[in-house]
Amino acid sequence: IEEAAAEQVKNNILVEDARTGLSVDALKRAISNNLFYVQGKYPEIATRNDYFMAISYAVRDRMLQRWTSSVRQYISGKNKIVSYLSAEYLLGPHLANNLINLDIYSQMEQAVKELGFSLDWLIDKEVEPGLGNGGLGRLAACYMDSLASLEVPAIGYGIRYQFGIFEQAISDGWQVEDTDNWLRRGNPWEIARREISYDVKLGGHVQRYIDEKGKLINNWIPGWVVKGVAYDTPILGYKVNTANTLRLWKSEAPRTFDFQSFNAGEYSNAVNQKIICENISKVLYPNDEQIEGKKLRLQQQYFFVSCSLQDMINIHLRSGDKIENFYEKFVVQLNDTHPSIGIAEMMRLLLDVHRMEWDDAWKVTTKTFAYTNHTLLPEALETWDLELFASVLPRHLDIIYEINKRFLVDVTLKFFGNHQKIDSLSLIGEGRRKYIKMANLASVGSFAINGVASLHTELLKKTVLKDWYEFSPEKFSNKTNGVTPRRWMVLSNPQLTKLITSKIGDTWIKHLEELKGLEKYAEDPEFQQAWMEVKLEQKKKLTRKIHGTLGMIVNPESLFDIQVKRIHEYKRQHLNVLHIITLYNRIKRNPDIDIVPRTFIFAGKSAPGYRKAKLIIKLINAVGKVVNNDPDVKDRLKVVFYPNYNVTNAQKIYPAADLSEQISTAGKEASGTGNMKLSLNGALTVGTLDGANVEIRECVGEENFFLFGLTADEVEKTKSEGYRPWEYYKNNKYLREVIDQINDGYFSQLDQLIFKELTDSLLYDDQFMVLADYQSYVEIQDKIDEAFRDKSNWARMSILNTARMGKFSSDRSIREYCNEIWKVESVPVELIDPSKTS
Ligand code: NBX
Repeated sequence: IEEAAAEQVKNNILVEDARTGLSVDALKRAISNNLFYVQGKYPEIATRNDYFMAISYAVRDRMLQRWTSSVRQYISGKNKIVSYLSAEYLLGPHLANNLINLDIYSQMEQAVKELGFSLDWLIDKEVEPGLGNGGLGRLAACYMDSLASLEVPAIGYGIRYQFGIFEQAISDGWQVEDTDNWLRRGNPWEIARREISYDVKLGGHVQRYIDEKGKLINNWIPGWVVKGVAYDTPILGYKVNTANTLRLWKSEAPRTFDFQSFNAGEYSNAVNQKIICENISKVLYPNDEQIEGKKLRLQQQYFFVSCSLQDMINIHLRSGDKIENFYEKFVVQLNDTHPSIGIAEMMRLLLDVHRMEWDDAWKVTTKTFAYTNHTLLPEALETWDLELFASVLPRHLDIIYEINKRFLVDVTLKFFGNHQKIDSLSLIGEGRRKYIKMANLASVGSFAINGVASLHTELLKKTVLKDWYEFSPEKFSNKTNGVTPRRWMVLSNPQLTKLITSKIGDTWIKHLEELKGLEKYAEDPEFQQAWMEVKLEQKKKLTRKIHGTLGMIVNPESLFDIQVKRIHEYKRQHLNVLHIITLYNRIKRNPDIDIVPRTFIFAGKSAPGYRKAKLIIKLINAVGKVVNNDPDVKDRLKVVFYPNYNVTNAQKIYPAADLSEQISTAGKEASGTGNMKLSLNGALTVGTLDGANVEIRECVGEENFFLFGLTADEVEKTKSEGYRPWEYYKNNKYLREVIDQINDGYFSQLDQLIFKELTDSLLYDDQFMVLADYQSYVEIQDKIDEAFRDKSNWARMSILNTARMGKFSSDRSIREYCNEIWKVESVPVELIDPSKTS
């Protein structure tokens, strides 16, 4: 529009007025206005969701000056921008988090109260965006929070799945899945930027010819084209002016696509094509740590990565800079290999669109990307069948071949005659069918490679990326994961936040190491009592939640023993179950036995196609049914499977934990982050030396951590010497009794077949060393019982756990990424008055 008009409009935007003011009165007016003017509702007929929308819009209004100011400053400034590429973001609900980060929680609480509602009631109404599976997606969300809180310019790029992770219900003890229609009531936090969109080519073939200047041209003629439309969500930092952008792409049919079909009268064909385009961002794949190799998944990965790179290049060029300097404006972090096709796509954009020479393009690319690995499980390393890959991305296949050809020349020079090395480093795998190895593509195209906990990084260097480490050791470093204390303490545990703050002030929220200041109160009986009162309060709240959801009554004074995470054999929920049955058998043998009452709480989703994980869920529920209803138990043991584990439910569970179960087979869990949140909230850990457990134990002190089980080295050694799980079964009468009960149908109304697949795999294969660790696990659990009886000592250990968790803030992780990999600095944002922009 004309400048004069823009001037008029600008002069009429007030950032601190009845619309955006922060006083209680201003908030009340804003909510009422929103209800009437945005939603066209009278208060009398407005639903709870209408009120939720009104309050959310009122909050979003108050974020917009920060957001626009941040974006403006980043794009025009000389600063570098971090671009986080992730196929998943498990954000959790926004409302309470935004109130906390804006620092208007108490005003809003008051405003809503004066309008006659409770803020909690509205907060509980929010449907969370479940755009991730588990730890990897949640880590991306914590990192977005820390980037903004540390005032680091960043954009998170991903996919706006119409359906996120499925909703889990339990029926007759089995997991059943329902679709997650999270957008059905609208999403007040996002802004659709219809004008920001990119075309993405798919399929087809490559035409090669020599142009008039004698240059080889690769012309990709696509089979079809989809359009990606940007949907932006502001990510506010804690009590700072920074609001970064999470930009998620939705797939649509391009404007031009249907002309020919329409003209040919093929209306339904054209509509079909539209549906095929929209399918790309339709649904999140619900598998973690297991690859499915589906064409649609590759299309999803390429779709969001291509849109994101086109967007970054666009932002860079618009600032007047040259494409050759791209890596000075953006550094791109790959959240696992899911976005690693970006390396080939960057090459394609530089070569085919921006007409750069290979060497120059490769230089830009390899100065841009960095790769984080999240898994050691060989079955989780992504590969793509070469033919399938070629059918989606023919031009990228050429490019990957060319990268590989040049790379293998270097490899041959370094490891002359070593064919094993060449095979292992090649981007192409050769078996019955050829395939592309995405971890190799990510590794060759990145200037930095990192693992997510110290042990994990060491194991990476020794196992799955060994040859890469030998080829370029300088690329490798460790970046131990972290979690945001804003969501995982301030928001989810306000009572503990208050107690901590009463002793050490509130600066720990941004400098978590300051929790150290609590150490000196660990022995103080008064503080111990206050500490345990908060814990009991949280346990009572969860008790009410369990009653409301499952109709079960549990004893809040009992030891809350908590294992919440995705269900997977390597995470060994079934080891926990073997222990529960062991305790149950002790009671059956001696009903008057003096044992510590425990409530075992499980929660987590299984991949829908992962049979053994689903069987583990059934086993937990089957054992629960017997144990919970046996009068001999006298309510001393309770087994709870809390359904539909997600961020919302996690926030209610962590604060109530006494004991945190981190019992994966050593060497299998890359890091874990639930372990951090639980310990931060004062739970003691029972765990193996795996992932970040190792570092948690170092920090909290070995005397405040319950260690058991084989080490990663011992697991390997035991396996190489020929592990025979059957021997453990044969030689341990308690273990034998437990397994026999499961097999004989004690927990399944005498059905002896139901759990056979599970028990057979334990007895005859036991990849995850459940039987090998059983005895050590039971013994440490007995020590835990003894420890729990000494209330004051338990309180002391609990306080010390929290006090010593400072290292595990995602702020620390992000600082390390900034200093050691990204080389970016914080850029404090100056709020711009819209009426004074030019
Ligand atoms: O990433 C997890 C690891 O298992 C955890 O140990 C670690 O703490 C966390 C963050 O670093 N990995 C994970 O959650 N993976 C997935 O969710 C996943 C999703 C899709 C996929 C493969 C893995 N194709």
